[in-house]
Amino acid sequence: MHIRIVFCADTHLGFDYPIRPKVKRRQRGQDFFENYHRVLSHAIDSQADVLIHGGDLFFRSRVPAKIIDLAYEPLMELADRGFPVFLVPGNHERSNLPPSLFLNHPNIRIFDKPKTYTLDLHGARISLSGFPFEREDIRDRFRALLDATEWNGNSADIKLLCLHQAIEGAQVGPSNYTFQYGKDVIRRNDLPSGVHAVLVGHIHRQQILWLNGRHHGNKIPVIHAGSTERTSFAEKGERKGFYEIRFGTTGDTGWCIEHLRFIEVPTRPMEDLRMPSNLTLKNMRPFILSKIAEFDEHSIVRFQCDRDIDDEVREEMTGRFLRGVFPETMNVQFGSGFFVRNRTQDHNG
Ligand SMILES: [Mn+2]
Repeated sequence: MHIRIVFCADTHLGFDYPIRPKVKRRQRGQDFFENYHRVLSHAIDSQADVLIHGGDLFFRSRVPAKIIDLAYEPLMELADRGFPVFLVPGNHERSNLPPSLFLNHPNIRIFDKPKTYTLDLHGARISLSGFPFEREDIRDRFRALLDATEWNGNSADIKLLCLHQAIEGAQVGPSNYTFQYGKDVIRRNDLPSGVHAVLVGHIHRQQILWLNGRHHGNKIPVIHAGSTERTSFAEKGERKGFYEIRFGTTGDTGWCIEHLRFIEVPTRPMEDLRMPSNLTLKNMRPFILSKIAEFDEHSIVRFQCDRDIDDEVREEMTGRFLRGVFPETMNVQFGSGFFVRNRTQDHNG
């Protein structure tokens, strides 16, 4: 017997998805929805047993009704097929998912407060415990919140803990920033050793940390699904996707994880385009065109510049100029500090 769980997080739906766009340009919003659908399709096509979303379903707390419907409708479809769906409200939802009739479906369960759900599947009882993203001092409050879920109050064959928080040891960003001592970080030693896995959203880089389990030699994965699309250049070069976790009873120790795999989804390349300080108004256009020719046609390009870049060059960098130079298939944005003198709007909005 097997039980397969599909675990994703940080889909950030609604990112760059203007309902009434002012300027015609490629938006990244569709990319985010496509990868979201890829996760859900995989769950259906592979006949997984459970879908868990680790939080930040949406990119922010106030979302247009259209985005809410686009996000919830496919979840409803899954639920209608009999799929158990679990959601952890994340920080971008301000720990509260936007209300919708869709969410009344009996197969959609939300960790709207510390709680434990149980499911009976293929002769096994699974318990899923969790609570919504906790902003205030999770470091000191974690043990109390964990106790409030009553995760240990049952005799389930498989126990899972679902969180949307930073865990000590998790790494992010181009310089591998490591979460350690902050008030917003859960101590590794505070995680329970009596669960089979900890499933974590919030950290956008996919990674697995390992805990020592209750039994000698037994390791517990702390699985970070990561985001399903790159939300910023800090995620440049990161692989994006979701995890599939298969439990089985092949050993003599009851149910355990038999297989754990990261399934990658496509993402668009991110490229930095640095404007040198000796660039003149006359040669900037050919310079940019030569750079563009080196990039994949679906790139997301970020302009960087030297501090002492020519003011004429800086002022020429308007949205209009860029739309005339870049192919429509690319997205363009500016690195912080690009417009020190004239504070033009970010082209990527
Ligand atoms: Mn997030």
